[in-house]
Amino acid sequence: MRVGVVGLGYVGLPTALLMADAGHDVVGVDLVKEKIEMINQGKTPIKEKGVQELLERVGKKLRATTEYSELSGCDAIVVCVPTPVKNRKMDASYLLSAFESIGKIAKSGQLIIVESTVTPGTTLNLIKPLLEKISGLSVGEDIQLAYVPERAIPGNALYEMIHNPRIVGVMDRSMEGVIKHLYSFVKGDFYITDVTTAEFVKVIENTYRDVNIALANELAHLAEKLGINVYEAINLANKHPRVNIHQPGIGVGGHCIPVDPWFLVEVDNSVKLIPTAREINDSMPLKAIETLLAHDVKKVTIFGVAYKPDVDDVRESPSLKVKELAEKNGMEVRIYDPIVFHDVDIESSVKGSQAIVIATAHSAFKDIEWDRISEMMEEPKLLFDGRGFFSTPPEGFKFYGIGRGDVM
Ligand code: SAJ
Repeated sequence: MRVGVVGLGYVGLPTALLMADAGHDVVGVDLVKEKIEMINQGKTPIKEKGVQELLERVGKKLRATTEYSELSGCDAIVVCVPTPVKNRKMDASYLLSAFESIGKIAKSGQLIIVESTVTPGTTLNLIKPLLEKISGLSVGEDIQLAYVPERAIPGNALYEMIHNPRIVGVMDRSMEGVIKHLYSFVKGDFYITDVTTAEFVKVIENTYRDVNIALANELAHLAEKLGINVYEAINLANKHPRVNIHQPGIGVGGHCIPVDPWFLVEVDNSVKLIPTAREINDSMPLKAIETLLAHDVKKVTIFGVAYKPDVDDVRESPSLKVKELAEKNGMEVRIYDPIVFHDVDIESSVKGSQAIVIATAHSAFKDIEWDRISEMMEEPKLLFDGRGFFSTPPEGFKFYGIGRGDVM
């Protein structure tokens, strides 16, 4: 098939590459010129395992451009533009501007697929009328519209795009065959449903995770009161065959889990559990700040600025919130993250610091000689473990850990 992929970011670029690798002829559209140039020169603009190698392998089967007009000859167009959250609602500006451009070049017989995460109802209530108005074509008769959410985890995106099951939301069941052909690189099963259910499924997956983490964070608070270790307790509770409590921590980052629950609240803001969970998770960085202030810390080093271990992605990272709050309270803040900043050495990051906050549990932190770090620091040598990184606190520090009532 001739395929157009709109938005060449963390979802769009791997998708375009996998489609090209499966034999489709792919044109990728993005507004950022530098990105287009890099892709056409065979250099990946995103850091994601295996993407550079795949880009080299597909060669000319993927061509990138800033021009929507190049999509007019495509059989299918897949839209992967970002949908951030603004004031607890979906910011549809990128999506709407993409569809205004697509509307101008859309042709009868095309299949248009939305992959971006959206507030349930968006495809039918916002995109369909806009597309019909601008193109003058009728959705369902002249052109087909479907919603096929991505589910790949950053850091292992290519593997998950290939192996995860896919939800396919269609207005017309006869589209199933052509969509399976388009996504022929997917080894997981396909589950066909209607468009709004597919939109809903995508956001409830991430909301499940957010609410579950909020529960873990509340349990951490209770464990501190009881003088026990929440990680041990959760691990033991999870031995029950029907219990799967997530891990507590200093906050929930990334561009999906802290964002998507608001798309459900947007459907009806009288819901209570989902926004409460968001607020609990968003309040977690404060726990570190309260501990630092209680010990009159003026100089702190944050270990890890990425939103999760072993990635270099800092979007919506709770570490940045810790930094902002610490600075607001007059503290001098340094960051040590060997994955995000390759040229920072640990000595210059911790020398003279009075406290360390572990905000991301990078694997590289396992090799640190903590007694040496303690020697370089100033009193009170506080170590705040925001990620359950230490099962036994190292010597030479005043230790605090989220949910670690057993050692605080
Ligand atoms: N976190 C916790 N406790 C946990 C698990 C995660 O505090 O038990 C925190 C992490 O530290 C991180 C944040 O949550 O800051 C999010 O990390 P994550 O690994 O849970 O998820 P993401 O944002 O990298 O990717 C999610 C995935 N969704 C689900 O697992 C349901 C991925 O499959 C989605 O494709 C992706 O969102 C997306 O694009 O929607």
